Amino acid sequence: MLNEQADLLARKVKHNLIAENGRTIETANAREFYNAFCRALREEVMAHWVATVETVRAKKPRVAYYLSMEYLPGRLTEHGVLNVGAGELVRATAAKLGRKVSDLYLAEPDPGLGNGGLGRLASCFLDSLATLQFPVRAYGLRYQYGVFEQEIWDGRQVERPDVWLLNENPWERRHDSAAVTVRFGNEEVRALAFDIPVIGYAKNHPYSVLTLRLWSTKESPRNFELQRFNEGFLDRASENLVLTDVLYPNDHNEMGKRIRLKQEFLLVSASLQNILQRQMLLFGSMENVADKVRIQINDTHPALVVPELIRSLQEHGLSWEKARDACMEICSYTNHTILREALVEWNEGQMRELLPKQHEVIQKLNGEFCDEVRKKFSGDEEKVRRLSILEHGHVRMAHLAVVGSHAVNGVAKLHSEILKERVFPEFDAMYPGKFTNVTNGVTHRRWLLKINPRLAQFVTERIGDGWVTNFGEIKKLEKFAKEKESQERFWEIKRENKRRLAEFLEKEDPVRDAHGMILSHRAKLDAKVLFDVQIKRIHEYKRQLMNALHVIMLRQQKRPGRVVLFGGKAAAGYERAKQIIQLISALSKVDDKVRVIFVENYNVSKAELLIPAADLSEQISTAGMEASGTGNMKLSMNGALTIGTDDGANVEMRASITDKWWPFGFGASAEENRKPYHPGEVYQRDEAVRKAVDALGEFGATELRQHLLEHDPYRVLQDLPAYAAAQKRVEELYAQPLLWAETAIHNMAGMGPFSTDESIRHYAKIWGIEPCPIDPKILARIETDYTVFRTANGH
Ligand code: 26Q
Repeated sequence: MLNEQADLLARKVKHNLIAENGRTIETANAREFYNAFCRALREEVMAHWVATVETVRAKKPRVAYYLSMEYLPGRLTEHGVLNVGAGELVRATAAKLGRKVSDLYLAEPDPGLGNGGLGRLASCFLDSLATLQFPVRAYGLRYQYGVFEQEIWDGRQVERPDVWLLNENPWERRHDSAAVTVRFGNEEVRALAFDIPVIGYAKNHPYSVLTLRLWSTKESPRNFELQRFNEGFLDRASENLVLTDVLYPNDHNEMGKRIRLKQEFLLVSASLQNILQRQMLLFGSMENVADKVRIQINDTHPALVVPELIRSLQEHGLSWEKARDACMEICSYTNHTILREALVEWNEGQMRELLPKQHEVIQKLNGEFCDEVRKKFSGDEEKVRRLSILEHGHVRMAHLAVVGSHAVNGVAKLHSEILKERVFPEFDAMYPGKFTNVTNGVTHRRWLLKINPRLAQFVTERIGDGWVTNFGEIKKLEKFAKEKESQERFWEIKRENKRRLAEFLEKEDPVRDAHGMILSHRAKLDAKVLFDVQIKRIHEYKRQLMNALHVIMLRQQKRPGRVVLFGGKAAAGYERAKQIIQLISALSKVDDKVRVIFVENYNVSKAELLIPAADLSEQISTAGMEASGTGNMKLSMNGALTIGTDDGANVEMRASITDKWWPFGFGASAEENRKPYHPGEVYQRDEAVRKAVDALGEFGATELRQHLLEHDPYRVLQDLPAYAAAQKRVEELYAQPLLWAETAIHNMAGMGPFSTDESIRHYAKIWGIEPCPIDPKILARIETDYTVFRTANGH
């Protein structure tokens, strides 16, 4: 059976190579082989994709639309293959063709259509939505250049363009008939749809495929404005052609750039047109739109959906009141940050000029809203000013999103509390019940099953494979934590993963000179020592600097060996984050038993290598600052122990794992971090801190040192002594490997609540949608047609 299927698939690949690439399997290069193989796989997926779409079209359920400016899906092929249980088939097919499966999987570029946590969360959600068969469609932008590729030249970050679309992308399907026209004032821009299939996991039923639709202005030649060119302005002439060219590479920091505003509106307007066209096609009217449509706003980036939806509904004949009320029923908004600098505000003049009609709607909406506030708080004008969407010539996007939605959620309990009590207290009083929490998760199918096959096998051997679709079952692993055999097996697997990472770093992670020339690769790593891992965007609040200071302490105190691995990108304009990279690089040059490695160009693919190999997971943000974190979850479910503050989802992980098995918690609480703080006092008081801080100069980090002593806004010095003490406990436990393994297994067992399957069930309640599995009759009909084509084609 497998053999026959593999024969068939192999023939298809060869056919595809000849028909599309003009190549034979003997002469095809890696890229051509990958392309042909994926096209053959895609063909297999098409029937299920069409069946998913047609089932929803036939059943006409309420549908949720996920709007996000960012996605970080990771490589698609291997994950899709595993989700449909075709791993063995693909391996056998590749073998028949004389190739390795790794050649197939690793030839794929890693789409960097996001910056970090928010984009990756969106992609984890799509995996769960597809697996749970919810009627959902997702929209985003097809950036020509994703997040930059990072190189480290003599310790400094250099940004290189990410050219992921250099070659044809076999997983996207250009959909010309879905093109729409987006209007900025009088200007018109054509947006083309590119659809990417998101394949759900399935074992005992047909798998669902949901659609991620990405908009591009690139391939529409009419977007070039010849008149402007003739007037002598080439840049303005091609502005709309290049609108979707680049992802803005900064997280948590707003730049107020005109093109970014245009990007945000492009996503909103194109997606809305598509959504409302579907509504008309299916129901012939907007009467029941508030019943049939739900829209999730992923952070404030697509918040313009509020005015644009109200405006469009009016254009379709709804009254102002009906359109406004429908908008609030339809929309919900997720907040991902409480950092002030990340709460986006747009210049009102700029918005009026670019989007006059939407601005008008915002004004009217705000007028009504302010009147409501006045009524509720008996004319308290100070309150009105604080709540208003428009203030001092700015449009506050978060306020717009809150006013235009019926549900607003934070991404972890602590974060949602802080949102309610400190960021939007008066909104909460205005709209009791609107604010809720939906704790983040990760898809354990990618982040355990796929990336750590040995550990996944370890789990399945002990508790069966129910955990793959019901992650709560991971709790059953508890029983095995005490078992010596399991503890030893755990270590064999962890060692093997550490060796694999070491091998990769020795071969692939370069050390470059000041001109980017590769000088060498990493020296050998010892898989027996502790692998201490901090991987995430470089940001002051995440406190990579505290980790670096601790490395200095370890060296000064001649403590046992470990490897401290860092990975992460700094926003291009974020000078202090770049200084932190430089410091870490300087530390990595010193030959010491405490090794430091800065892994270049951290991305989803690198995460997939690093996470299974981690012993220790660094989650050390200033309490109250990290909304949730999701790397914390990935590392923990791969058997790393967390050293962490009580911040974001760490708090809930700790509660689920229990204090007994959470030995490395440390640091001030979010509450304590509101009290005044003077870094100089810690420096005076604590000798170890003083010595470490004073050594910063040796590594060229005098500016960082000065900043710490005078400001230290993220309280690095405050928490450093407690952090160092927790790290001592790490050393002690690592010296007792079996007890460490027991603890790690308990940590894995406690991760049940942190699958995105769980988060998605919660969102589905907010949206009020039900699963809509493929109708077998529809699938059968499509497969008949498909098979006819197959035979006709000689397959
Ligand atoms: C805004 C305006 C202009 C340009 C860029 C941006 C921008 C882009 C990305 C602002 C913020 C972001 C990303 C934020 C983010 O990733 N937040 C993280 O979201 C995760 C998922 O909820 C959480 O786990 C993290 O705690 C949170 O930091």
